[in-house]
Amino acid sequence: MTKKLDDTNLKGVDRRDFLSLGAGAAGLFCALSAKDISNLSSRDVKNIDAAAASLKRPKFKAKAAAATLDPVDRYDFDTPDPAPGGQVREYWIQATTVLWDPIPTGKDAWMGGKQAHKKFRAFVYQLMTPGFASTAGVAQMPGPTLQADVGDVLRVHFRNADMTLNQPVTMHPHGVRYTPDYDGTYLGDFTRAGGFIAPGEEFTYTWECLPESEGVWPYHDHGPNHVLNSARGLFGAIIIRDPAKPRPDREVCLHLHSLAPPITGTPSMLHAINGRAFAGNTPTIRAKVGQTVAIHVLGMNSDFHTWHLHGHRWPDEAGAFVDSPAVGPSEVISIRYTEDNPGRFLYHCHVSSHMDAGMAGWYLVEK
Ligand SMILES: [Cu+2]
Repeated sequence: MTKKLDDTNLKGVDRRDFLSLGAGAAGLFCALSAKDISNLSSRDVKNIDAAAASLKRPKFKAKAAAATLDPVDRYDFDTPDPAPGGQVREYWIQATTVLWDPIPTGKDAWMGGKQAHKKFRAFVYQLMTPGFASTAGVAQMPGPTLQADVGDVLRVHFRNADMTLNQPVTMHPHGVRYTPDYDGTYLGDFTRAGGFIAPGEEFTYTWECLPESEGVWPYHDHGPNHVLNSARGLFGAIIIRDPAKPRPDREVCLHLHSLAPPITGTPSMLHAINGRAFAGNTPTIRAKVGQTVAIHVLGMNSDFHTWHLHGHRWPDEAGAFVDSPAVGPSEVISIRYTEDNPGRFLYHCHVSSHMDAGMAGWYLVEK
């Protein structure tokens, strides 16, 4: 039985229950999470997870709040409706953990040779049927791609179903408009309901798809342990379209990220695409000559990447033709072209250390 958090939890005095927290666990948590993620030991990860699991929902302290709350923290917000002609696009999504193999073939199909691999406990968003009645998609990286048109609102019913890592998580979107209630971000003492969804709880986010939201954006965990939990797989993409514009024949989202041994237990550092490393494990993209192809590349870790597709070129936003654009943390590049070159090609990050540690895949074009 899950406990629903909704707007009724956010009104009046109840809303202030979200605005402060007990200091013990938080102090430990802050000290550990202040470390550079690239220098974390397995022990650090264990300690951070334990601290996150012991965090209590931020509680309002009446006296302190009366003296210290900024007026902006007392605002009430309405839940937005679609623009005229727009729709409500509803999704049911749960956060869950799954044993995940980043190299299921155990091989690199490009360079050959075996690759050491083992499963780890990934943390992912999973598509559910309405009312969370049953699963509607597999638990995998990335989470379900949310789709809407300009003028719609996205209404995402979110449930934290994981009792293994046992930590509060959220869904935080980019590109859409949201009030602080629907930011999906842990703000310490200033956390609103959508920023702390504990195991077993549900919350409904409502996000507006504005004209300037058109495009492709990431979403990810922004709860108190967001750095580790998004590195474990809590990320996905949002596509917001202008319905007047033609859709591509083929469309793929590629999330560039890493799987670090202290966090995931992988035998070595892997540079991954959609949770997998090395060609034959990463997505194999297929297209046909004559099709319009759209590939959206999302930077989902702290690295800078250059995304290269062999045998192809496409205009950047300024109209100059490129074949290796850079994509930084949380940036998205969307490339689009009409396929004209049949055969087997590679795509890969052109940062050599990333490419060599798995950030590559096949692109296969039929005549
Ligand atoms: Cu890279």
